[in-house]
Amino acid sequence: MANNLTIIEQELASSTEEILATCPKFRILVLGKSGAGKSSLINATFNVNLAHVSHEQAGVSNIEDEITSEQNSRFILHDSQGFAAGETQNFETVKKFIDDRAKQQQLKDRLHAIWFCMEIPTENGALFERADQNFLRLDLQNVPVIVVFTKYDLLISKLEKEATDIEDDEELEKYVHQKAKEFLDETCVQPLKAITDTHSYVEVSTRKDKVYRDTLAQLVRKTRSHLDERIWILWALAQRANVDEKISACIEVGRRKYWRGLAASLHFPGKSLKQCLDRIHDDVIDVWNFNDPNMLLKCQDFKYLLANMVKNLDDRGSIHRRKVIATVAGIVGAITSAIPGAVAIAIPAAAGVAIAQWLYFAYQETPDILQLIMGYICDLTSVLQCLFWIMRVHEAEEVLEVDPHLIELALDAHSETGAQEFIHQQVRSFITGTPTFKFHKKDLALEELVKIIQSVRFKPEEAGNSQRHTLSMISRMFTSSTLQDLAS
Ligand SMILES: Nc1nc2c(ncn2[C@@H]2O[C@H](COP(=O)(O)OP(=O)(O)OP(=O)(O)O)[C@@H](O)[C@H]2O)c(=O)[nH]1
Ligand SMILES: [Mg+2]
Repeated sequence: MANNLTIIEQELASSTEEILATCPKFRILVLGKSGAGKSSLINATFNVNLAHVSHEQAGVSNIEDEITSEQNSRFILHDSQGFAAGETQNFETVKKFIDDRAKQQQLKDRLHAIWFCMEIPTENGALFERADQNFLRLDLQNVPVIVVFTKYDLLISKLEKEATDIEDDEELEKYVHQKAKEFLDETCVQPLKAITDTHSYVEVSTRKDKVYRDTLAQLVRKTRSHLDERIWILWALAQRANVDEKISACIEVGRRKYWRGLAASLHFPGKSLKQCLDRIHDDVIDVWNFNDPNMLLKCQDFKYLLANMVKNLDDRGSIHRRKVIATVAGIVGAITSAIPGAVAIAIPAAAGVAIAQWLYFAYQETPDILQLIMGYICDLTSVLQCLFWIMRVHEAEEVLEVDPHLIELALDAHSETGAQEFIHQQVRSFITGTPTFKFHKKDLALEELVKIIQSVRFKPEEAGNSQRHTLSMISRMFTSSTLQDLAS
């Protein structure tokens, strides 16, 4: 029995808590000359405002300093001014810092990534100085380096000014972007490739304009592509510029728990649906890592709200109810004594606690419960996605905190954009369209869940598709009500 309890407790532990226990913060070094745009890049990627730690005087930042932010507790920044021409001292300091960190035993003490920032020059000329070249050729002991070409917008506006003869806006945009690409290739990319081929590179702008938002998302994606299994989830969690990474990490967190749970699953005594959903919910919230000092997204009210949202997926009392396997008939009976208004009730289901493990039991045992859980997870993901964009799009100088009004707007957006209806339709047609015996194939529901989540992803950075509508709607909703609220 004691043994059993241990297993249950292990399974009850949150997936993200386990990940964060070994390494709670992503450690990143940002290198680049004074004014290259390092602090701006950090602020935009992690959605913080580190202006107050910025050193007024060039050359005084100490690479050993661990810079952290209360607005996002998932990263540690090391800041270094890069290498001036003919100077060797900082080179040695940086090299020693990286070597020392590489010797650290624990993952949390190691350096996880380096961003090497270079301002895009406006004229042709040598970009990488001797010290830069030496650095880029160093063996950095597996710490990924991403070369970041900064202030891309300045290049674009310069080219726009030069192209006085093009009047058509669309044509101008196309022309300028083509020119920018050629210029970048010639002045930045080719010179880099002549030095080394090992590092990824990306051009970014931290300007809030929609057209540049994707450059930050690219930076996040490229950084992630160099990270191994142990650390990429933490990266996805820490960053606040790429929604795809958030969603992938949510799915991975769920999947990991799912596989782990399978072996022990038969020995679980009953856990309530509520306990299970709580766990799933908190894991998902951890991955999104919103600036939510009051923990509104983890509070019961918000959970009940979501549980209520899937109420129309509750077919348990319906005459169309599917035949359930005999062993769970009793459970379904117990379900009918639900607490009114909330789906997240104590159901003595013989099921586990983690996302997909729950799915496994549920779809093996009762498709009705599976339908609810799938609806809950998809709705939650979609609401958080709306919240992400609402906050992202309208953050001006200050960094917003999650507040009840913002949550409300996200819930509205989720329903008014049709995402909720779509999700519920998809979940329902999956459940009704799948013969009960097929639910025994253990990945089926998980695969479908992922598919539904992916299909409600909207990519505001991709112009010209219907998803754009969603974002502009969110923007409109936000602008009309909240901005005034915030202003007052
Ligand atoms: N147009 C434009 N300006 C930028 C961008 N990124 C940064 N800047 C501006 O460039 C200046 C320097 O940016 P910082 O982020 O402070 O640069 P830094 O590398 O941290 O500089 P130090 O702290 O002195 O080492 C600021 O005035 C920023 O507003 C960008 O993407 N586009
Ligand atoms: Mg700075």
